[in-house]
Amino acid sequence: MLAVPGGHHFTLFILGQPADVRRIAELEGELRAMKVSLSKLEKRFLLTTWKSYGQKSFATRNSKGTFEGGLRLCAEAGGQIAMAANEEENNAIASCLKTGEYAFIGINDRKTEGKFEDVNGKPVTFTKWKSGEPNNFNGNEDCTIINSEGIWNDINCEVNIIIICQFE
Ligand SMILES: [Ca+2]
Ligand SMILES: [Ca+2]
Repeated sequence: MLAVPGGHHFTLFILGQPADVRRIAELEGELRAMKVSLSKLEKRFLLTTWKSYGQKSFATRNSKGTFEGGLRLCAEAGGQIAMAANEEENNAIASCLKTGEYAFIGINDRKTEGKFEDVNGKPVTFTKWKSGEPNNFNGNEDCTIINSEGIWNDINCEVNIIIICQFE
């Protein structure tokens, strides 16, 4: 408070003091974090079909992309490309698809041919390969698709296939 002639009191705000600078930096940090989570939520809202099993939710807007495009799309929505750890999750992923449709799942052997792992680098324990698959056709199939029956096939990572994301 500052007393001035006439008996009025003014509160002086002195900008640029260390405490204020620190607080502004904190607020800027919080604002940045909020923008990031808002952007993820906005992207998540674009997903129209949702199926859940246990703690996992699977979602898609039935738009197509390459495997890399799918990884990016799901990450931008705060999730990951769909991966089934068991039969029930596999069924939940398949139920996002209409008859005759296919989607990428996160299972791939991009690192070592024939050694399938999920996108987190964990070896695959549950599989649902179609008989005769994975066949690494033309020596160029390192990603995996699931059909509406829940059956898997290895396929080229560059084709455009429906993307399904998972959120936990
Ligand atoms: Ca392969
Ligand atoms: Ca194949």
